[in-house]
Amino acid sequence: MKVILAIVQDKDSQQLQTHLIKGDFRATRLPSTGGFLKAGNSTFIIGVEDDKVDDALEVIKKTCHTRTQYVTSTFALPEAAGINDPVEVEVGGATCFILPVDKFVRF
Ligand code: 2BA
Repeated sequence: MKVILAIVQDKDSQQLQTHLIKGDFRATRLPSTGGFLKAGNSTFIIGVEDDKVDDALEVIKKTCHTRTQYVTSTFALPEAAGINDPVEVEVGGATCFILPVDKFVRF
């Protein structure tokens, strides 16, 4: 068994939750905050059997989109103070970590 930690944009999280349920995947959705943009995102904890990992990743890939955001250059690079040009940052679709599970129990 594996656990997938998937960090996705808030805009995609409702749809991802729906698609995971439709695909018969069990998941927990946690509110989270990106360290760089300091904006809200969602982290999904998805426990899956080894042979279903690729299917779950496919659902995530299809549902979560890449978006461009603009932040002030000072925000991205403090040393750029005084320069007000916005900096383009591409966010998502999803950042996924796939971890082995030693043991899984439900009581
Ligand atoms: P944030 O940390 O808010 O990052 C949002 C986007 O800003 C990132 O998109 C990336 O394009 C950019 N970015 C992040 N750190 C940067 C830096 N030091 N310099 C320049 N640009 C930077 P994504 O890579 O798609 O990441 C989306 C969210 O996924 C992140 O939000 C964070 O919450 C999470 N994440 C990404 N990589 C991670 C990692 N290695 N460990 C833990 N969480 C991660």
